[in-house]
Amino acid sequence: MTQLASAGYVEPIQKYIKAGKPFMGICVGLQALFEGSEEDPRVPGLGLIPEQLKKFQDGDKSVPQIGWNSANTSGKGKVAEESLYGLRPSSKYYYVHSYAAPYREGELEKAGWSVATARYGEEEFVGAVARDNVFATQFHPEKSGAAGLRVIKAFLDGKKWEKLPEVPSAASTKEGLTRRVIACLDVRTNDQGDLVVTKGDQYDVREKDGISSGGAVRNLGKPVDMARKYYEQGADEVTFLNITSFRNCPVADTPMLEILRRTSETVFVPLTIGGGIRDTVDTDGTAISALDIATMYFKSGADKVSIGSDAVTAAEAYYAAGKKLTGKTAIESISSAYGNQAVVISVDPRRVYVSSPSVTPHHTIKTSTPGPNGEEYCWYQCTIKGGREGRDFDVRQLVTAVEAMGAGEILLNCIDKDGTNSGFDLELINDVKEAISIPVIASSGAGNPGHFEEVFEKTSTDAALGAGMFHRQEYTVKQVKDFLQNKGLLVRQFEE
Ligand code: 1PR
Repeated sequence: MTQLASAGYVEPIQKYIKAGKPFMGICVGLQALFEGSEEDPRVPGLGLIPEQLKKFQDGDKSVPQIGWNSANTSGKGKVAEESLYGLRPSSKYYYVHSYAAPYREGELEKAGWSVATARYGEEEFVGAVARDNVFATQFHPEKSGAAGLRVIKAFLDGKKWEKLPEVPSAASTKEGLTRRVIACLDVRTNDQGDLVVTKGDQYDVREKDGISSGGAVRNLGKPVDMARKYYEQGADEVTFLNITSFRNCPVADTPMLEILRRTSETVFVPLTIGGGIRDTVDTDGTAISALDIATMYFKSGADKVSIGSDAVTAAEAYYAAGKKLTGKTAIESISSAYGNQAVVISVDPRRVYVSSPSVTPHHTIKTSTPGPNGEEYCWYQCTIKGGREGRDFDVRQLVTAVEAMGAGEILLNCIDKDGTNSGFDLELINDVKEAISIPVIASSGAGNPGHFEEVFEKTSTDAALGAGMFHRQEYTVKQVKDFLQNKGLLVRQFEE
């Protein structure tokens, strides 16, 4: 709203809406219709809806809310046989936000609004609203697969109410955030110079010749084709990690931008890109900020950027300066320009076993899988440059610092588990979840659908990611989702 006001757009938008022309708002575009928000009470909204937005409570859940949830119109003044702008009670839509309009039954309806709602934890909030020429969604229809594209089409066709193709079953309309399953593609240039999807064992991506590693880079397929395949299997997000970017300047890395552009033409779920997001110098000597690099990625179709090595360095500096924020780090500059939810921190920890907590200043846990010499404790050491360099810095220190700096989500890998097919490091995930309230994506070690169930049941992780088991075609994303669904966990299934 501040930017719209300073550009002189507020009055023209208000006039436009008053003139009865079709208006559609997405995410903050819905929030802008309200009178104001707890986010910054000094900044007025457009004021079409005389209510205030509130921040989600983080006592019982992660904030921001990131993932797929409902937008349900039944019982909100309309019968379930009809669909508001293509919304279906059985479909799920992609939300990413910290602030929301709390839903109070009948209030908005009294003022003539039709409302679709969703539930996050105990909080019921407004997922979409419509009145006359105005329609707005809190979720991102452009990132909500076929369900979202249907909403955009209905708006463009001016089809406000339509009969639902079939009355949905109670099971298919269960409300709440679904269990998020992410497919991750580690991408790097092979020895022939082509960008390929690869996958390491404990971060070693070279083929083993039987005795030692050091063969060719393992080539598992083409990034754009594989992203599309996982989208069609029902992946809730696709993450690309450019795993050798620390060696090259990402600005020279136009193939990665091209991959994003081509992927976003056919893949309508959120895309994350990581690798090399930091202040850098171009090949011609021009300084380029992390924010500039992130902007290039966002313009090419990325929804989130993931920062690895640079986050560790920045967090170390944060403690060295007595926990002072400078506003200048990649995390701070990108999150203040694009929002916290756009900044993911990719953590590459390795276990360091110790005989007792007293032998290290680092935060330790008592582990149920003791070390090689029977050590009963371990701490998780942060690494940089794809695990090549260990730091005297633990994961607790890192995640609490980056949360304070404005990161919106943690992608929690584990080098000991990567590529092992032996399941996620549940102890690590529980330990991190206990320390922070931003969402955590569990990563490394998934080998079968049961591992996804285990991580959702035994930790409060917000999402789980798999790589090798999908790339080697041992299981599809759909098989994971079907398995979770059969176990009674709420998932989103791919819609044609
Ligand atoms: O440090 O900001 O330039 O980012 C580099 C990024 O590249 C980091 O996110 C880092 O995790 C990643 N990376 C660097 N080297 C490797 C490597 O494998 N040699 N890949 C690498 C990390 C881990 C996960 C993997 C899960 C699941 N890969 O992405 O997908 O462990 O695997 P699994 O399901 O097969 O067990 P920067």
